[in-house]
Amino acid sequence: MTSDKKNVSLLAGLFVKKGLSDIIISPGSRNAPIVIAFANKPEVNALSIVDERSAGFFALGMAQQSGKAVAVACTSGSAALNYAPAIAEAYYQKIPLLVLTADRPPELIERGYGQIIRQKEVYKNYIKASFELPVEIEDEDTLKEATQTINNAINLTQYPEPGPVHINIPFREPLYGLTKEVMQAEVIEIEKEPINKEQFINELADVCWKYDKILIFAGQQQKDEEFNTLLSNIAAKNVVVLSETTSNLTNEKFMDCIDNIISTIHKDEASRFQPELLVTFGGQVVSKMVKQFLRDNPPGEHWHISPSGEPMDTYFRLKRTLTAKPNKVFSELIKILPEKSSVYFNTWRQRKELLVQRKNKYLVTIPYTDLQVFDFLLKHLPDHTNLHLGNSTPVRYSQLFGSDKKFTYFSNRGVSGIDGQVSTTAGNAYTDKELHVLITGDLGFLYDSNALMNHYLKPNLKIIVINNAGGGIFRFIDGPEQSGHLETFFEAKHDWRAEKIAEAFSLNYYKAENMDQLVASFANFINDQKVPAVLEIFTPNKKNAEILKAYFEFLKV
Ligand SMILES: Cc1ncc(C[n+]2csc(CCOP(=O)(O)OP(=O)(O)O)c2C)c(N)n1
Repeated sequence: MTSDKKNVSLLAGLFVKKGLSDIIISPGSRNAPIVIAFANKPEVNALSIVDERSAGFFALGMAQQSGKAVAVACTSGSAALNYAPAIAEAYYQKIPLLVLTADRPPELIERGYGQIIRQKEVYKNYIKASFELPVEIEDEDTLKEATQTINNAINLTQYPEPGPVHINIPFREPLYGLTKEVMQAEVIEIEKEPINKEQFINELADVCWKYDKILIFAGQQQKDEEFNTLLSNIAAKNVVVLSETTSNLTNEKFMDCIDNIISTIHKDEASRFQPELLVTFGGQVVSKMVKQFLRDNPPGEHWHISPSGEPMDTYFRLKRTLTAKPNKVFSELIKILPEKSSVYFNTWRQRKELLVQRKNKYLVTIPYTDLQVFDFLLKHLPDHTNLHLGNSTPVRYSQLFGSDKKFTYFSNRGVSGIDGQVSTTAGNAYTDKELHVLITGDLGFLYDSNALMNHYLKPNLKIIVINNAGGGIFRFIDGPEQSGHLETFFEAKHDWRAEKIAEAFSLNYYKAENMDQLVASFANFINDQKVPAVLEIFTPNKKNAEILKAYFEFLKV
């Protein structure tokens, strides 16, 4: 049996035919036809998560693992608005989501009926596309139109780059009707436009011949071993490759601890590091320092590679955007790229090597603080850990240690919210068998503690809360302290603890208040195979900032 609403029955049929299977439904009555149409299908894996904000991020995490669009479905009204943070993150991080919102029929909108907001195009500023299905499908034309709409919507979740797509679905009452009649619909694939590879490669090859100081800068992207090898071969030709942990690239030739390097480049020597040609690709960049450096010392030319052709003029020097996949561009380029003079490459490499030594020297001198805790955690987390990094200091601390191939790095850096990293990690862990460890600040954990309010948390989910009694980032950046409002309005200082939250949702709980306790608790926490677990590490907020500031001073050459 399925819903007697033809619009949703058609949608559920095409969803399966197009190879999708996962949907997270949040409870409500207006979306009853969605529940019936999807949950009755044996091919569909339907989950129930009450909090739509958390459901959106959980779905995002599932899609990160599977690469396939995950659907979320909710009732009408403010429920739909609670998807907004996850949709924005998915949009900027390029993760495929299919957002289904149930609605009242058009004749009842703005007439005083309950649980209504204007839902058509409600996410329009941060979604790839928005559609609405017809309320009734009574003739061939409407069927054709709805079939096309659904096909377009699902295709757009993947093409030309992945991202979120919205379908608003109006329903007339009664909502719970059933039928045996299954809607049959045609699958329409997207027509991909051919890309003239030869032409763009030749153009980029020309500029690569012209310049010696070439800097390739990778933004956030998922791990891809083949691509890693390709870029390693490019770096072997004395091209400087800058990467962050969230770029998921590892090779000793990559400059993978950008902030360490950039923080030590003195004005007088900046031109030695300044590129003639900058080539970028991937998503967001974490380092503020490098953005400032490249604006102060801009490249002669900046080329950006993007499968959708979206320009990203971060450094106000963008000359060309290549509409292509980065692996296509670099696999052609490697064939014709000449080896570059080693002077520029060695300038970067020598600085990196020096700073790695200085970092290690500093780390052995410091007391128990966030920096020491990160050093310990990154050393002791096991091989093949999927490491999820919260905003804001966890993802920033990780950059100081460079990229380790034992990790696959994740972070909600699309829009850098603190509102969904726990749910995102839980969604990843649900979809995967490997270990998923989140390192989050206390505010990020408390904000998204509804992530624990579902039945899909698996023992491979481990959450490390660095509890420094508030937003530690605000003690480090310039401004909050001088404002006179640091504790109340920036740090949001508190003495809340994660213990009872873990207990409320039946997670095992471990804690540490100093290094000895951390060593003991960490072993128990990471080896706990029975249920998901939380390790709360208490650190001293003032000292944390002092030690990190002193770190950058110590690095200075
Ligand atoms: C939804 C949202 N609200 C506010 C912010 C601004 N913000 C960035 S970091 C931060 C503090 C986070 O504190 P915590 O999770 O304890 O991490 P820490 O700063 O200590 O690393 C805040 C409020 C944000 N990024 N996202």
